[in-house]
Amino acid sequence: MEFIKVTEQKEQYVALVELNRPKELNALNHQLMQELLAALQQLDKNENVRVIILTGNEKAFAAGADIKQMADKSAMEMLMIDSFSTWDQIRKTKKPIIAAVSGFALGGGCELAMMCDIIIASETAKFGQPEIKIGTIPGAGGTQRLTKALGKAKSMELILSGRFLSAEEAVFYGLAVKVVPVEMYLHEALTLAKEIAQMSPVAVQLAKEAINRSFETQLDEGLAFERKNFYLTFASEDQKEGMKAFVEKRKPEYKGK
Ligand code: DAK
Repeated sequence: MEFIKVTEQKEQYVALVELNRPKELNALNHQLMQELLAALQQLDKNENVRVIILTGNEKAFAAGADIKQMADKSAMEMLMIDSFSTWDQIRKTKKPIIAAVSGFALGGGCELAMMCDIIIASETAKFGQPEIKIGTIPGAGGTQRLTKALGKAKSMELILSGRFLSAEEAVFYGLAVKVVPVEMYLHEALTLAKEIAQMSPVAVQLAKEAINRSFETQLDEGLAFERKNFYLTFASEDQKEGMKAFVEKRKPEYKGK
């Protein structure tokens, strides 16, 4: 892989996926996105991985889709290339993904961070959907996910003006869970990843699925979905182990079964 670097921390059940196109501020070209999808699909199947951290570098998580690659395309070319299918498949990753964001997370970069499950921000993080400045609009979920996270007024301000959102604001609005000094953002993401990796992978996956369902359904339907996943945990060895360990006052050992 040229633009994606994967490092597994086997004892911790955590994998670090780094976007690695630093000269272009990790601009997301087709090859990078395809490599990212391939990496996530492999990690999703890898029993030694329970949580994935997605990151860039200190200067940029990703400054957007590759403008140079898009600039001359016609609408029909864009339609036929259909790179959205890559994005749609990334969204189907079952394991939790923590985005560790430092520097620019703009356009497609912000959308990619928002497709992850949790965002940890360094104090230098700048989120934004500045597509309006280059004569277009967000195309990979920005108008929807940003609005769900920030509400209408703030999203309108950001998307219509192209302004950026600081790390503190991102936490204030609930887009990111935490802002930490730049030298700590990966460490912070890893600490959270390790904590989640100690839980039952079955329960984590079913919980992630149920939370995501809340964005797509009315309450009644969401509650029914949650209930089915709740029952399903009782078919796992992990649930038996978790409750038994509680009763026996010991630490559970989850196997993801
Ligand atoms: N695309 C291509 N190259 C980029 C880039 C980008 N989005 N962002 C930065 N670069 C490149 C610059 O061109 C420059 O390359 P050289 O000129 O050195 O060859 C290098 O990275 C360093 O950038 P700067 O010299 O500009 O660095 P500065 O620190 O001065 O400025 C900046 C940093 C982030 C403020 C600036 O680079 C900037 O404004 N970048 C563009 C931000 C932006 O407009 N992002 C939104 C792009 S549109 C889709 C999925 C998603 C999308 C569309 C379709 N499908 C699935 C079909 C999403 C669209 C977008 O994201």
